[in-house]
Amino acid sequence: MNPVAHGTALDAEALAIDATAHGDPAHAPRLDAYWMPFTSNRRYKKSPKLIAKAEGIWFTTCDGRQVLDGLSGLWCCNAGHCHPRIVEAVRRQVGTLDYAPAFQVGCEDAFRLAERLVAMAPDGFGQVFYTNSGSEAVDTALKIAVAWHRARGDGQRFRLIGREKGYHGVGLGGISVGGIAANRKTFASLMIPGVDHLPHTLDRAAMAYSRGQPAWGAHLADDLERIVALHDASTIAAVIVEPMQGSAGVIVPPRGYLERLREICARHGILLIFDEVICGFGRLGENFGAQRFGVTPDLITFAKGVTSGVVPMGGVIVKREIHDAFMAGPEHLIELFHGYTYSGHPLAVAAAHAALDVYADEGLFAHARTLEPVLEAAVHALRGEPHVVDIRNIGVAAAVELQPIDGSPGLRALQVFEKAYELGALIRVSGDTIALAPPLVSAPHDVTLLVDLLRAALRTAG
Ligand code: PXG
Repeated sequence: MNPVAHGTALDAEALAIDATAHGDPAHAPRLDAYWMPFTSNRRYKKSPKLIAKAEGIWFTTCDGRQVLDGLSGLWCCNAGHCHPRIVEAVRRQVGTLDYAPAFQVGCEDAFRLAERLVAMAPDGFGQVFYTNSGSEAVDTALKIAVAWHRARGDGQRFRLIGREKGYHGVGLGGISVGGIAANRKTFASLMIPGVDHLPHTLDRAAMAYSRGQPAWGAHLADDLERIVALHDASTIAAVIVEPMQGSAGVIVPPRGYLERLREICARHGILLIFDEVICGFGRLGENFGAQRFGVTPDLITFAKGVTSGVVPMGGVIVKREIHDAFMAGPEHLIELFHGYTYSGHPLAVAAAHAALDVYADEGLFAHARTLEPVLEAAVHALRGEPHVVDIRNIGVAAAVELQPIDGSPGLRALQVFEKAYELGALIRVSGDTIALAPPLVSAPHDVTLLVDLLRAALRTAG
């Protein structure tokens, strides 16, 4: 299949690939040994999609085609790919300090980064705990929440409340509070005890095709009162929600919903955790979803965009008063028995500093706010295309939901995904929902091109 013409956006020479390394059948790898994550391995291996290079918003495949990155990698490459400043920062770091232990030792830039992240968070936050992924960030936040209550003599607060359709990674804590059945059902015996779930907020009858925050649905937060009445507040440690649910397909919080959750948590002494792994670092046009929605949680989890996806990193930002409650007892004692070999890894720290510099110097979060109406108009123009039953958007994120094929849930969207890839756009599907979240460095015409490619795929798939 020929690449779609991309006008002058591409520097053909810069993207030229080495045919001796890629695309040459004599050098092609065997695919059997790699058990791929969240992939239909057998279908993939019959028709592999292999990427060789990336620059800006474009991937170059191993067969030499250009493919527009319609999901910022997996919601992480907010500054686009191979940004020269981030590449250079990592390159410099790896030759200077490749690794330093994180337990009882530290490197200066990790402290500087924590200070920057705290400054980006809403008022009242004081400290950062580093992890290597969003899943670890979530499990860390859940542990901090439970340990905080215990540190204050409130150790019977052990329950955690998540939400239906929530995605909080794949750790045992994250799948317990998560609400995507496919990620949970196989592992039911491993779930942590004492978890309950809020209802999700997606109701097509009430909010289909809404733009930004739906007007309907704030009352769904009141279900927390029912859960509190059932279990008693004195047993509940924390509520965890994504401000905007990303993985489930850009489910945008109804107006007033997060405010109400905040108020109910505060009234009952329950910590509110915002899982900002997708919402953070400009996806919603602000540092965090907390600022976008004007609601301040007690803990914020982050990952992905903190390094623009260049080196794995995640973490939890906590309110100062939460951190301070742990700082008691003899000074030689470890206050929190938790951490990772790679917490605050020097390469991740260097990538994060460079990514934050790029976000600030290129004004990418403000740019995201200018892309938002472009994406909104373009994606909602897909209404009426084959099989489309809902379209949702906020920030630089949008979802198009399709009517499933009878008896084969997920197949329709997978066919659209494969067709879009052939046509020159990498999109994301989950169930029969397609998600778009292009890099924040995209120009308006890149965003409309992405949607045009999706339209073509919808018209020609299956
Ligand atoms: N919390 C949230 C809100 C996430 O979106 C995680 C935690 C876990 O992060 P790690 O780094 O452990 O994967 C995520 C990850 C998708 C998609 O297409 C979403 C994620 C990851 C991969 C694909 O929806 N979110």
